[in-house]
Amino acid sequence: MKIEKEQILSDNKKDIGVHEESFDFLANSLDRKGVDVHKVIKDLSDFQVAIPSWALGAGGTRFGRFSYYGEPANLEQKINDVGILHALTQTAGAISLHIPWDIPEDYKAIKELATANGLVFDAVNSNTFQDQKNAKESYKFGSLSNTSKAVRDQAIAHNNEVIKIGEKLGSKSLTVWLADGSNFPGQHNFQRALQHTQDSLQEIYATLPEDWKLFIEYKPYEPNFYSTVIQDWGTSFMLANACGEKAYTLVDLGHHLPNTNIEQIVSTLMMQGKLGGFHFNDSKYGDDDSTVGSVKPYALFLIFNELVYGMNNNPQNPYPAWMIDASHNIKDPLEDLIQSLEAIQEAYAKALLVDQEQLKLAQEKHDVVLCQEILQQAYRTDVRPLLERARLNVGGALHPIKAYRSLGVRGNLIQARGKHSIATGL
Ligand code: LRH
Ligand code: MN
Repeated sequence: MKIEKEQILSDNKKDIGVHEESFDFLANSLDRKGVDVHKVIKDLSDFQVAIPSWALGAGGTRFGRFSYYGEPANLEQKINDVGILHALTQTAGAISLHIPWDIPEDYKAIKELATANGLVFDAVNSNTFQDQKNAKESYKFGSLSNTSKAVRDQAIAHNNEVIKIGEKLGSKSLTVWLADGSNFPGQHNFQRALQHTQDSLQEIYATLPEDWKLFIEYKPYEPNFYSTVIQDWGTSFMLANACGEKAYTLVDLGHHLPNTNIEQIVSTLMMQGKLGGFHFNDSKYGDDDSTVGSVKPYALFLIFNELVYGMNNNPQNPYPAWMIDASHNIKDPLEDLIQSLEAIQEAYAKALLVDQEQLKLAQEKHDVVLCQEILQQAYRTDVRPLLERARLNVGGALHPIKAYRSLGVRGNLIQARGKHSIATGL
């Protein structure tokens, strides 16, 4: 199913009037505050988030999986589904593949299909947390950190294979997340496990194409529940430095122990020029991979406030990679991803409204109350008319979820694919 611009245009008609009223009201009040509204809208339109190829079907937990029917059964259908998200939101202009869940058969056809849907290929993800059929070595006791050189070599070879696949697709980065760790005290020698991991990552880094980046993703626990080799930002940062200037830390919002100050981690990594990118999601307890902004929207705003400051003050840090990493247990995966895209745009727009000059003055005067007032003034602003205008300007839907439903997308997908197609991934 492909959504044509005309379908969106006619679907927008009934809401244009209300949009223009709320937009004009907001734009005038922001203008009076000296905000460059057109720059904010341009920044929003330019902000493209990569959709994970592994999150287009119904996710699940060990306790059960409830399909949503009409799931994409192959990479072509996954690219079409991301194309639908991009047509409606105009902010989902990239797809991030996970190998071997999504190995293309016909690279030329896949690239043409992506281009036809307005998509590029973002980071490719390796997978050394599952054993592949007929694999010679097992990752049961780890991959890049394994005590067995044969296992480490197999994992290194897999990452090199993933880079080759990414090169054929035009991707420019590799994300490495390791499940490696231990479930019981005494099971691991922490230092040897970390040294093996560093040596292995350096071997992978040595084969990284000149214009590529290596993203090292950290996580405190799961699937190992006593220790994880790359457990926190500090370990990832250390490994990125040990690899070289093309290696960076990737921040998955769900990979932090409760109440961790993630915005401070983001500011430190940007100051060090080592923030590679994000896996956006939300969580109440663990790595819940819930809809972005559905549990802690203010925390997301505070992270974007540090990002906006960093993007204006840290030329040493490259433009970060924006990706979603979520899993959908009870929602329509595409509606869930649309809500996540909206929440990311909303947090970014609110952060762009923070009066950084006034905040700096208040901070220097230790006017703590005014500091909070300046931040919350921006956070309390209903920025949705700006998001709507940013989409409208480039042919997107004013209200993507409403359009998704009024265009009967899920019904069409079920008709085309039936009730039993299962998407690879989480
Ligand atoms: C690990 C993770 C990682 C992916 C996987 C699908 O929890 O966040 O980014 O490889 O999810
Ligand atoms: Mn992740």
